Amino acid sequence: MAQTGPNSAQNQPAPSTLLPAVNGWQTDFVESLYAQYKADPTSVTPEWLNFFRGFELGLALEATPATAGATTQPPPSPEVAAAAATAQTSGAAAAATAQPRSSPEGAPAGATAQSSGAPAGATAQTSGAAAGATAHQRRVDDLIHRYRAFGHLAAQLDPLGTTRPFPEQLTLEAVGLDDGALGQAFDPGTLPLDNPSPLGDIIACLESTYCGSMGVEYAHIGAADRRAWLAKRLEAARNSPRFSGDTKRRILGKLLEADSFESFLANRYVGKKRFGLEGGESLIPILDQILESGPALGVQEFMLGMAHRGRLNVLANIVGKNLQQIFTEFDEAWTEAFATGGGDVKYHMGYSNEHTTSTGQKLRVVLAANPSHLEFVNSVVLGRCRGKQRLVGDTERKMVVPVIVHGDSAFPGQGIVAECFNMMHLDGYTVGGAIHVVVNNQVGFTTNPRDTFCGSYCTDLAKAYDCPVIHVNGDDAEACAWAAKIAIEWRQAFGHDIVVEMWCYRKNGHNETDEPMFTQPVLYGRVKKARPAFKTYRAQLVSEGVVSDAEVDAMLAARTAVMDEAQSAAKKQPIDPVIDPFKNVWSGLTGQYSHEPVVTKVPLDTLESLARKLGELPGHTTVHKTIARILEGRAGAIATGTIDWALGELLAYATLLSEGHPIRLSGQDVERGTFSHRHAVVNCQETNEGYCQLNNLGDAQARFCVHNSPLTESAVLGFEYGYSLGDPRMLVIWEAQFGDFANGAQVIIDQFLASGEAKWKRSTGLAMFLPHGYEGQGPEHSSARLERFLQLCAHDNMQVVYPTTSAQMFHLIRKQVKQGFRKPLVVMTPKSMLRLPAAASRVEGFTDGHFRAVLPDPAIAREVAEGVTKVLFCSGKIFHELHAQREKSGQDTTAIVRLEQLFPFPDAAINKVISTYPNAKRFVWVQEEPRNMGAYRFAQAQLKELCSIDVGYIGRPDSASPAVGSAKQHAIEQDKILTEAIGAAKAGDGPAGGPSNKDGKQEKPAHK
Ligand SMILES: Cc1ncc(C[n+]2csc(CCOP(=O)(O)OP(=O)(O)O)c2C)c(N)n1
Ligand SMILES: [Mg+2]
Repeated sequence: MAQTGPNSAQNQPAPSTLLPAVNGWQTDFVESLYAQYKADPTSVTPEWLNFFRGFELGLALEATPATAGATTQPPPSPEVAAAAATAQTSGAAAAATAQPRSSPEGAPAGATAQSSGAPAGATAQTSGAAAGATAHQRRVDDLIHRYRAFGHLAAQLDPLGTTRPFPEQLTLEAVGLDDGALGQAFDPGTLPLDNPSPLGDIIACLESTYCGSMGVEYAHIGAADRRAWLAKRLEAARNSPRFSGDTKRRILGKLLEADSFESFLANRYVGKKRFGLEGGESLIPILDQILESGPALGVQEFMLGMAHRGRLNVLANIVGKNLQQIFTEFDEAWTEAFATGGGDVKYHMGYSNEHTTSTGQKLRVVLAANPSHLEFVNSVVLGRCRGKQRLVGDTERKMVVPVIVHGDSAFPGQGIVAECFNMMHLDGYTVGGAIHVVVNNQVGFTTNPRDTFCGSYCTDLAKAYDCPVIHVNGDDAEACAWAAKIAIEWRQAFGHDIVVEMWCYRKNGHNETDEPMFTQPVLYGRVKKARPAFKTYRAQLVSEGVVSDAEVDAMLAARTAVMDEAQSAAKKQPIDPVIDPFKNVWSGLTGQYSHEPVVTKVPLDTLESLARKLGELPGHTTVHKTIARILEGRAGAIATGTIDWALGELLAYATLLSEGHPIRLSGQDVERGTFSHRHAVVNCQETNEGYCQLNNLGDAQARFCVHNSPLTESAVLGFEYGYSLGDPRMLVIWEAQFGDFANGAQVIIDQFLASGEAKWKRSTGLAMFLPHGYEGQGPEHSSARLERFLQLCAHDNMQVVYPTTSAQMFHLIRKQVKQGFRKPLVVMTPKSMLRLPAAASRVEGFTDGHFRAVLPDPAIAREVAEGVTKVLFCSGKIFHELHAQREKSGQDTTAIVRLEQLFPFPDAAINKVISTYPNAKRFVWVQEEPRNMGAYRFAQAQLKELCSIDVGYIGRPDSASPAVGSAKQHAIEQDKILTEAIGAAKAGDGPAGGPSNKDGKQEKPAHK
């Protein structure tokens, strides 16, 4: 072992379990490929062939015998080969790996030789001594590169003092050097040292940069300029920036606030859950330094998302939530929302405030409300950011910046973290990068890290997305502050995510009433002895003469007095802990639902001109012949007097846009539409260029933002929910591919959409379009689980609808923006009904009328209504089938009443319709879903409770699965329902079991 310096192996305690090396898999891969190449050079791809040839050329040069002191050259270390290969495999990175020595990147010797392309003959001409010096220099270059790539493995990250074995990659032996070289002078490349400098100084510089309280992973990043940026940023200051006295006092002040806040709560609210930050207090200076750096880098607003741990501390000391409000919550002295089953625990609440930096600059800081469900808020924060960015015209995405705080267990465990990383640079979802701070307190509830993630670090996932990862020791407050500064600078420079992982510990149990000694006795033995970061930093600054003990005591006393006063004030005068959400962009809107009709009709000439525009294409576009027909149909539709579903939907958008309401439609394949009905974007058959008629309606129109989404339900729905919070005047719609897939986003539905308003007073007008309907497509393509949404309904929290005509859909979409309140809108949307003539509406339905929650039977004229003895209630597509069956059966004593809206339950409208059938004796709910699904149970209870109507049931029997797999069996079941509800069709009337078109043929959803 020939390494000196603070991290040398001699100084290490007995090694603990060796963690798998970073990039271990790549090493194996490269090694196996190298073996393959040795056995048969033609068996690897030309790129790899060149790479290994170059590598061997480099090795041959290294092995020049004139090298004084060199014994045998060690074989290429797998890590070096892997690091070089990683860069080699991405085009831009290949060049980066093969940097010349003067590059801040350094480069493995082999790769350098390869890149120089120097012919062997040229080398042979150099003198033996020069070749020896060159070879030595290459080894030093290699060592510099290794520190940049693997130095983090030797960093001192754990405040509890756990050390990791000194990485073999950083020993002198590994690069073919020994102690004899330490005194020799070498070119240090771009390191901030004299040229030449003794190797000992070069190593000391590298160790202080890469192996101190901060370890940085960035060798995996593909882009050379980004790696160079980081190398420069880290090395110029040796990763130990000289903070001014003011900054040091600021950092200390923030630590003091963090520390004293938890102590105050611990003393005044003994045993109350607060998920304290003790052990991780440096989170506060980290966030504060991000805020401090923001204005100079163009930031106007930070959007924060975080879970339970330290949240109250962040609310108090970063977001600036009024302490009186926080203590009111601790005293549970404000109960307004509890009466309606609302409110949330204090460590889930959001807040927003104006923040003033130490230099007097103003920023907006928002902390999103958060359910207990870890990490789901991330997508919400991103969407909200995007909404805000659009509102403030932040086209470069530098003014509104997301900061997301994670736990060490949740980050690698919850899949939505990866889903959000994946959206980083997607056109419809990018926010220009997020800053992630992982509070690694080395435990998750009672679970140890080894049971939580399987890589080297809990943050390994981020490397797959080319993010730098800064690991920092939470006990070194200045290193934490430095990490924060680098993070915000990186984000503003590259618009790319970055992760700061702060190693710390959790002073108490998972919460204040938990006993950690049950499960982590050894760890907690060490935790008990740990000295708080505040005390450590205080001592440091006192010894540096930056502050005196007396000054710190005075700061502490002043802070305690502030908290004391706030607590007394809260006891005397509790204040509403939640700020009024209907301010700023939300002003003028409410959260109060109303059944009042909303004016959504549109004049005929407007419809005509917009329909024409929807049929237009620029002259140079070569259009597919089917699309050409569709466009023709759009242009001439109004003249036919009928508007089908697709055009009804497009006209709803077009009218809103031309009235100045922006719209965002996102979901899988929404541009074309899963069922090929929408064609909101038409692609040129030659260039593939897309044309969106909805964005070419006229100069004054608002924008139609339509985005085919990545294949996730959770992150995208969360994103759209967040977007709807950020911009309540934009109509935001998420469409599921099939409604069946929406339950992939169940957490977002349950925790945010359905209950967010009750818990956090946050309204949303997000619309969800969920294709639903029984059409013989099997159990996974039939049901949007209507019953689930209905089960979530209470206190007018959302609108659940199942419209049956194009005019109803038109009014519904327009109403969602035009109405003065914001409530989620859950729509069961059609598949076969898209093309069903009976679902198309007359033009008058658009130029007149409004959305109607209940539709009376259109076939029962007023004068025969008295003859009705049986009323069928239903919702959605089955209406058209029942109606067709009745036509075929020829009977007229049964009325079919449609509940187009299921919630808020339209009891008054139902009573009104029913009063027109005075002789009705039998009431039946008819549905195509199984009895334990669909709207039956909900509707039955509501009809009984609110309308005093007892309904019978006709539909599929209880079932564990939503639908059968066989289309034939489906048709038999469907026919049975119709026969039972209406009576048998007269002979020769064709098949039942699905809506029929004009020719009596059964409609098929055009799902491609
Ligand atoms: C989705 C989800 N599953 C389970 C839980 C229960 N839970 C709450 S905190 C926690 C541990 C979190 O550990 P970590 O991410 O390390 O954060 P820490 O509490 O240590 O700060 C668990 C499992 C939860 N809140 N959310
Ligand atoms: Mg943890």
